[in-house]
Amino acid sequence: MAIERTLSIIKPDGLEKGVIGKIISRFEEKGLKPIAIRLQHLSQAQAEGFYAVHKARPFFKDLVSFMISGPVVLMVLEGENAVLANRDLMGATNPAQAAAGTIRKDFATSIDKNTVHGSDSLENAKNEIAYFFRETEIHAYTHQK
Ligand code: YYY
Ligand code: MG
Repeated sequence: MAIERTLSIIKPDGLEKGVIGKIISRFEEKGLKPIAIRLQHLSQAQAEGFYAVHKARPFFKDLVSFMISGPVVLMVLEGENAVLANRDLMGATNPAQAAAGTIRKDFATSIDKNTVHGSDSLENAKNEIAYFFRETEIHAYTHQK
């Protein structure tokens, strides 16, 4: 196993539901340390650029509208196997299909308002982190044993 970094976003519905703290607690409890955090209201161009890979998909327009409907929490998480560990904590894209105890099962209401984003590969994680954070905003530290 290797120490990795991944990008996590708490989407606008997560902020509206008041579960920022609960979500971050789940990360910390699993050894995923937030080493950069910023609250931001994305512009349309920022959201379109971030989700550019989905540009041709039928849900793209609604996805961008949702992502700019309110502020989000942008985070870099660091830990063992962080990319996969975060995806496991998140659960399936469609909350109806997400496993019990996952963030999406517990907090999300629908596939289009599914509370969290997480990078899906190490390569995408690197690009997504660089999309939102400068190196000077990222601060590594260790948890007490
Ligand atoms: O990585 P993940 O967020 O689990 O799913 P993606 O397939 O990358 O889709 C990104 C985003 O798009 C998803 O979190 C919600 C939205 N979406 C949608 O609204 N409807 C779909 N049928 C598929 C995805
Ligand atoms: Mg994805």
